[in-house]
Amino acid sequence: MPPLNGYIDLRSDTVTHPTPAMREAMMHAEVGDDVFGDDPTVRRLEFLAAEWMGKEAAVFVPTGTMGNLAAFLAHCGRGHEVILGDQSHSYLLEAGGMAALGGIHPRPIPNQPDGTLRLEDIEAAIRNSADEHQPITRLVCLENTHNRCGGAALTVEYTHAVGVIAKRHGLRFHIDGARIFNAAVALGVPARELAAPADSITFCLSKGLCAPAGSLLCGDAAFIRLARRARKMLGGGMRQSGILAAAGIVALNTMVDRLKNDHAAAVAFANGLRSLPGLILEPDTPQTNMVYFNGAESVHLDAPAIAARLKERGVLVDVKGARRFRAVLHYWITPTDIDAVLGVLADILVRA
Ligand code: TLP
Repeated sequence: MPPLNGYIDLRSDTVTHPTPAMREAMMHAEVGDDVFGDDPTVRRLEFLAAEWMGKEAAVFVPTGTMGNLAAFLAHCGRGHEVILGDQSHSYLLEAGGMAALGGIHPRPIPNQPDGTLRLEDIEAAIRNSADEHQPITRLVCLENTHNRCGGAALTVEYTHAVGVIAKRHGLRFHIDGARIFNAAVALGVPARELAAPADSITFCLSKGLCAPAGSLLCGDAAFIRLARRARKMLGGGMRQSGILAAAGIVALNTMVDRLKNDHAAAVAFANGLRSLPGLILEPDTPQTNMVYFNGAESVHLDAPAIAARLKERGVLVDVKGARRFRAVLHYWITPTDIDAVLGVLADILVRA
């Protein structure tokens, strides 16, 4: 039986359960009150995270959403503006936290299909600071990998080019690197090179790395002191969070390189989908662990109807539009599962 509550669950890599090694580490974790700075396991994780990202310091937060929001609050004040992609998770899927809780003004500009923002669009969006009518541009954000743009990996060269613009205009630069290790593995570069041009980066332990919860926000020591205050304000000061950090340490030590298996599984799944009439893969999919595809107009079932039939047969996929699906490959999906999903899909499409 598939391990994820009986389903072959492709909705996201967030559905991954902790591995046996993580459960073992959690059981024996040395803990303390992290708000007093007393949890040795959290300290170790933060140290390790900062090292991975090539930054001075890191703070452990419950979620990627809180990591990004703590970064916005630490970089910006009320009335400041953040330039970010119109398809970015922070703009679309974080409940408007920067505006609601920080008085920070988002300035969305178009994400290109490869997840980038055009350099000229970034430059054009920077406000004239001498004009008192306008908000003050303070921060530029990228997302890597880019979730809604097919799990696209943004290159070191591109990230560097954005860093140059930010520096030239005196702006701060944050990366939502929820899946930065997928980008690093896909591009064959160390994650720290992707993080280097940015002042801060958030990455998640709870996605393809399989930890049950937790993200790290990394940056220089002064920034992380501000981010710790923001975390406290947001209610993210946890106590014996070494229990969670222990799983995170296993994630960083043992689960990064194997992401290449998820990328290979995504290619295998996409190849299988290509042979099914009635499905259209999106261009350049997959780039990492996500496969985006659409039901053709000739298929008489829309995406929610197909997903409902898949669920009856023990398969979960993410519906992203009237005909659009996302399937995310991860640690708990085996080659046999992929064959099973392709078989069930073929069966549903024949009847549709
Ligand atoms: N992404 C989730 C959903 O919210 C869509 C998913 O299933 O992909 N940044 C990026 C790029 C993300 O994809 C996510 C979660 C987050 C931030 C937020 O992380 P959490 O869920 O830990 O708050």
